[in-house]
Amino acid sequence: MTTQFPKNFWWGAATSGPQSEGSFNKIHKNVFDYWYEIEPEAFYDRVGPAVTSNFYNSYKEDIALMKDIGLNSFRTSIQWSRLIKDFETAEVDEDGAEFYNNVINECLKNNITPVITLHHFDLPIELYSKYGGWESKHVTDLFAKYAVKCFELFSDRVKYWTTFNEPIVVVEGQYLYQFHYPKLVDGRKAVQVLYNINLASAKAIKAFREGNFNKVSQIGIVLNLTPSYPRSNSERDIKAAETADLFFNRSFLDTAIKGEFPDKLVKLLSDEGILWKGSLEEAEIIKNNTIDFLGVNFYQPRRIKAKETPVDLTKGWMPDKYFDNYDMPGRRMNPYRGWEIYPKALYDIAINIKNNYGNIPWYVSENGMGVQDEERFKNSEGRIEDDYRIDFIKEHLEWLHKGIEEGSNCFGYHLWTPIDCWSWLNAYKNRYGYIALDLETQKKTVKKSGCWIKETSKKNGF
Ligand code: BGP
Repeated sequence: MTTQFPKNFWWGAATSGPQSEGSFNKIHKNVFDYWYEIEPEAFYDRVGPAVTSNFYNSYKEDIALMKDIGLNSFRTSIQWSRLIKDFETAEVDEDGAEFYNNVINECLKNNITPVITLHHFDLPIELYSKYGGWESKHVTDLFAKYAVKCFELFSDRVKYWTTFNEPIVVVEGQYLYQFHYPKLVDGRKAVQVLYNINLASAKAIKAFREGNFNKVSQIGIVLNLTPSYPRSNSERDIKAAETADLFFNRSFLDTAIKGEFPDKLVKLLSDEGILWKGSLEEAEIIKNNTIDFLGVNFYQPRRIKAKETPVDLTKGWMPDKYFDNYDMPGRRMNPYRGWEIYPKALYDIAINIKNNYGNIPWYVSENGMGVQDEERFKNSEGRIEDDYRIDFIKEHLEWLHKGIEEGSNCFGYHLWTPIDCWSWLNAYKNRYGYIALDLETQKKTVKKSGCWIKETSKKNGF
């Protein structure tokens, strides 16, 4: 035995409501349900969110499978568009409440710790059409109301909550780089949304504390941290990387943990004349309602160089004004997803949290490798031999372990995802699970990595 993890380490996996449940019995539509309706061709093979992995109907069998492969924790999200009937009053839909109750109870019955996220990109479309979604402060209040309902209904059993999953992706996808509906390019709105989501998260945390739910549970946020590595040690490259880091990491990380936006970010946006509209009272809410623990999603690093190509600013300000992405020669790629593989980044993240963020308790809430056409790796017994995934996980865990040995306060590792699930635009193109899903039959079969994690979880290491 070489690599042993701390006692009670979380060996788990993560999915989200909209990516696994299917829209069975859902009373409202979220932005992705709506987008698929109006533009199905945008989704890989035209597979939409209606069925996904059928978790709404098969949660019992699915959770049993998770148990079988040794998982002791599982993150999913509640769909606002399933649980809440009336967004203004946060009146609860009975069927929605019953479903999430069942899921939580089933986890506990199987000794799996449920970790519940309140928002995983799935804004109800009604709140977008009425109010402009996260552009609106009113929506931040509605979010807090919805959050309170979740705490009231489930906090007796849910001990770990997270407000948002990857909130910067909402900013990037909806307002800058056009990969989430409504695919706008609007820097000013992007900046306001970034602020409003920070505020929404803090308001939910405030309500959590005021309702004394913190006596029985903890609350955090899940951020996709993409360490920014400069091309070289030149001052210009380093400055460019720092600026990218301000936008894409620190704009949520600093507020979540320290309760404040980085001064440099505020100055830069003020100088550009596009700083968000906020009040002193809101600054107080953000200041006083920081997280108990952090979830870190890590897939790929960000390589940055000083600005070389002029950015198209005809549509207004874009963060890309200050840096270029750098295609580092020889970098190791996952060709299916087009993402760089750089496991050492997990160590860098661990040390950054330890040195610069008060060594707050944290866990890896997502990491994983999406691979296309995995059936070609099936052996004669029908098991997918995904040794590449095992190697990928091991390498990441080795670097994580080094960070833990050096004192970083990491308490778990969740793979994206337990069972192959649907994805934003890519639908079922890339498979990530420990467990394979046959889309035609909905049959679920443990992959070799699922057998591996079972052993690893049992031994608490490898
Ligand atoms: C993260 C999201 C997940 C998931 C994962 C894999 O950013 O939190 O929802 O989808 O990435 O990415 P993709 O599905 O785009 O390949």
